Amino acid sequence: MSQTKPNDEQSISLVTELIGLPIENAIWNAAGALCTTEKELHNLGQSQSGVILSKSCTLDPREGNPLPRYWCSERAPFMTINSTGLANQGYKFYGKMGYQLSAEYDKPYIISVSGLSIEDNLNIIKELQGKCHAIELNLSCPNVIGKPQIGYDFDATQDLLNQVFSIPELNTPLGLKMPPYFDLTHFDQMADIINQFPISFITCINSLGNGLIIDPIEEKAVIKPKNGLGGIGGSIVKPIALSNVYNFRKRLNSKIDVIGCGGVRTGWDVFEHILAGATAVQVGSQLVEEGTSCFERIQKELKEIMRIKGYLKLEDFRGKLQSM
Ligand code: RRO
Repeated sequence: MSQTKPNDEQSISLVTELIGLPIENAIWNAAGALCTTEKELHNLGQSQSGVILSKSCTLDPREGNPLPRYWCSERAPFMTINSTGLANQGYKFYGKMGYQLSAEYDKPYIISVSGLSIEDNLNIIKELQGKCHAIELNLSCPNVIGKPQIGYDFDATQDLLNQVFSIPELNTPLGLKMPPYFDLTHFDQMADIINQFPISFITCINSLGNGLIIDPIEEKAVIKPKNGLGGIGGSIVKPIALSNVYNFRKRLNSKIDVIGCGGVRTGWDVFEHILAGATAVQVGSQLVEEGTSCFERIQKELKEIMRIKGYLKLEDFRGKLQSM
């Protein structure tokens, strides 16, 4: 009979708890990354992704912005840019997928919602009650022409949340997808707003809005919409993502989980997000580039790091970033 040593890989757990549920693997997809179509959602179900998270949805299906609207290059593998423009199949499709996905896969299904107005958001949230395990309300899409990111407007965010939490039938856990903040007073102000509500989690961060990547050979922007402006992702955003996780974790009440998202390519990146205080970690650009096999690889890498450091579970190091 083989004896399990305390630092064997089998005895290392990546279980996390979110929305009151134990989740087998604390690593899953970022909204927008390979999660728009039925096939993509099933692929996530079949993969090692801990959760199936949908593309942000609107009231009606949308084609999104003109192509090319996503760019990643071997010339600069540390950054991506996208201006998908909320291409999605409409909230009814993502609601219906809930029954299928829950019947087939033993993992939570979270629907990302990004209505084009307050009224749309309220209607979609009402209609999705009971059709998923949680909703991630996107306050930070940078790519819809003429629509500002609501998360940068503190009064508008307060107003939206007042109205969302007045929905009488609301009983599905609600999280928020945040834009990146860069000023400590903004963390203070936004945390004061979030702490007023029974919010289950926030996800930090969305892409860095309205970046510009230029191809100097062609003397052109690399994507078409908005004269080349789009959301920046990839390794380059990791320090901002970590700072947002850390700063919100310090300011939010302990019932609100913080999910890390931004610059996650390897097990080390996940380790850093969790040290900064993340309950779980999402993968965006790397998932698009590598496909769903990235989850198994990253999990393996994280377990190896934990083995070497003598950690058996995520709580052993979550939020334990030391000062110099
Ligand atoms: O669809 C998009 O262009 C998009 C969205 Br909704 C978002 O939240 N973040 C992003 O980088 N792209």
